[in-house]
Amino acid sequence: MSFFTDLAQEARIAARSLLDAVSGNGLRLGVTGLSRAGKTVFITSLVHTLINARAGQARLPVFRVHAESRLKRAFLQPQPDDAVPRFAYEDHVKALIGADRHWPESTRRISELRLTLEFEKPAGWMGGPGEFTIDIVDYPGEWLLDLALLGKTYAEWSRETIESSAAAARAPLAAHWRGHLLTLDPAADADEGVARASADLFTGYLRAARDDRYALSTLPPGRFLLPGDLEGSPALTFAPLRLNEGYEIGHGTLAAMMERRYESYKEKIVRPFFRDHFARLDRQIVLVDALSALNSGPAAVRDLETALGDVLTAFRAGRSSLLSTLFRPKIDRILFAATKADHLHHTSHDRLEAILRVLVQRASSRAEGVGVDVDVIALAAIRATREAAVKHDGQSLDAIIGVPLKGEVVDGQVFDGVSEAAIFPGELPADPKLVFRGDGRQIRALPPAGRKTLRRRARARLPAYPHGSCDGVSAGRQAGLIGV
Ligand SMILES: Nc1nc2c(ncn2[C@@H]2O[C@H](COP(=O)(O)OP(=O)(O)OP(=O)(O)O)[C@@H](O)[C@H]2O)c(=O)[nH]1
Ligand SMILES: [Mg+2]
Repeated sequence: MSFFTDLAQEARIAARSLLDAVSGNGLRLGVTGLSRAGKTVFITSLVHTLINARAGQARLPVFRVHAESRLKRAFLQPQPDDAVPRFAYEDHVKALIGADRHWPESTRRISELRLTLEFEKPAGWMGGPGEFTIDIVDYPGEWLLDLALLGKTYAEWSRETIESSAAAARAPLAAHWRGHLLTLDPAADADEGVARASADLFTGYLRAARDDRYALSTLPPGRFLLPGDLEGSPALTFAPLRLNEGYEIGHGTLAAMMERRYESYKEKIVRPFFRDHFARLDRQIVLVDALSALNSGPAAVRDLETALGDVLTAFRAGRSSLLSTLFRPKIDRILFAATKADHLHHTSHDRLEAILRVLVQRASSRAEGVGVDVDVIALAAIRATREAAVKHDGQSLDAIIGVPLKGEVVDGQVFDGVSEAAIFPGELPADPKLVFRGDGRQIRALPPAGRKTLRRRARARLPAYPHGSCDGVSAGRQAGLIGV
């Protein structure tokens, strides 16, 4: 089976809840997720699936226009926004299927792409062909977390950030920056060098928290980890200071300098994003790398729950709050998707989905009154593994087989990027709430070497070569795509 076919067949997109009941001739679909969640691979796979969907081939059986043989063709068209970079679809497909097959490069900016579907309207409708456009907007989930800053003063944000950095999971990572913080006097004269040093150490802490080993979720400001063109600009050169409640910030001081930059960050970066991009989305899919968090243990899982709550807050905002004068999100449906489900045996997909459901439920009870329909699914946009039963000590175990990336080391064995390895991904707990408890052993009961291999591969640049058999690895469940 060719990789193309595989790519198409493995894209199980649970978008019935997301895309159904769309009126008009088009929609703007936002795809987001924290860094490395799988956005680029997902969008590439989705678009590839649609472009290559042909009537009569049962690739997306619940894709209504397709199942009814009404889809004539799907093709890319110039996007509507001239100032937003185009999603590099062709480059990503080339990366995934080219001779030197590798995972796409990490992306750091917003991008978009327009897909047009031509289809025959159902019998009984005012006849003739119909056309439907989907604008897919890819943007970093970190940017959503910035929304909370709009309602906070510099002093409030400083206090909260310093407080959260003292939590057990974060304190060791923040130690260097916190040590430096103790040396700073907010009333000292403004000094560019001090501001820069402080911002560097603070960014280092945020970056460490995102490291594979801890997989803690990002804290705002989101652009500190994804600065893009703004790297080094004053709007990104600030950090929290120790300011007690009621502290009066004096003119010309370090605190005044930091405060001004914090306010510029809000005005010049955060507000325009929500106004110009976020508010225009009709539907939203949030990709979540839940497996990385599960792998790291309960602290990372709780952290992910907090981040999901903050993400949900962004969707709630604007409905009733003072932010509604700034932007009013149109989004009324969000799909949360746990990605990379091919790292698990398919028998665990339902459990992964159940875990994500609990995470999202807990998060939405924090972000009270979200007012949007939320659904969850586990999916693999691309399957880089296949399943097999492997005999071990006379027992038959469910394994997944893949090609670890070149340079991966497991139990002293260095992989060459060509040889296959069988991995026992183990089982996720039947009770999803267990992931919040204990020290993570329930999850770590998975043979650690195997889990590590997969997780590392997921972070690295080269894919394991995909395999052709498609006996249900991929999404935990299959659902509809587009109800046109
Ligand atoms: N096995 C498997 N790995 C995946 C899948 N999707 C993504 N990955 C892995 O996750 C990594 C990140 O995927 P991307 O699509 O680049 O993630 P992203 O969210 O666009 O990441 P940034 O652009 O860095 O924010 C990839 O390099 C792969 O290693 C999938 O469906 N299956
Ligand atoms: Mg990307």
